[in-house]
Amino acid sequence: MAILKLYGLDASPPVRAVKLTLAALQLDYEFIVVDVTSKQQLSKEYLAKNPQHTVPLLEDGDACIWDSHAIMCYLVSKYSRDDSLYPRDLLKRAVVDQRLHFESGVVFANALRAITKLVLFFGVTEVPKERIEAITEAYDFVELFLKGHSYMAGDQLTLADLSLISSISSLVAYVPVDAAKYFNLSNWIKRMELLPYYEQNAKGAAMFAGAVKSKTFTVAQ
Ligand SMILES: N[C@@H](CCC(=O)N[C@@H](CS)C(=O)NCC(=O)O)C(=O)O
Repeated sequence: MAILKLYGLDASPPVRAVKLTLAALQLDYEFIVVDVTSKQQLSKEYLAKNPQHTVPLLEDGDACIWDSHAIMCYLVSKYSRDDSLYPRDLLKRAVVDQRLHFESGVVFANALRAITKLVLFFGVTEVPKERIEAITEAYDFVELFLKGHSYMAGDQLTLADLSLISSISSLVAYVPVDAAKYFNLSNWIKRMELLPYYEQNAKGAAMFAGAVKSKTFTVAQ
């Protein structure tokens, strides 16, 4: 087996989701820092591997795979001894897939990336209230998904949890989770923090929160 190479930076939520998956599967890999804050993802060498210039990127031998969700599903399908993180049962897998698409479109793109672009990258000091509403809408949905269940896709840990914790633990830098309103969500976060390999997310989430807290912004009414 060729040594796996993961490109990215710890502050990036989807990079952390892949790191959690690699740790859950106990796979060795080399981590190569690509700092998107200094536009390293636009280098000729990186664009040759990922023309979409996003992190994370996984290199496995001659293959280059990007998008955290595609990478995570690939890693489990190729390297896991059991299918618990990404079930082979088609109906169970469909639920995990739904949550992964939800993370990608609703949580990451519509909530986290949208506000982060404004606050961290464009230095906006007044954020439209829709950006905050997109975050609470994401919290509302996951609170519902968790009703009667310990994990995002049912009663066992799956890739859905490893993906969603990366972005939700970053969203809390903008909107803290109110445990009284989001009882299931706050318990799930605590459950995820108990994973033996949670540090793979904790370090980067703290870096991300530090960057957000270093900015001053208000919410337009
Ligand atoms: N849906 C993608 C999102 C990847 C993404 O947008 N990553 C950001 C960093 S968090 C990035 O690479 N931005 C730099 C760019 O798009 O040039 C995934 O899950 O991998």
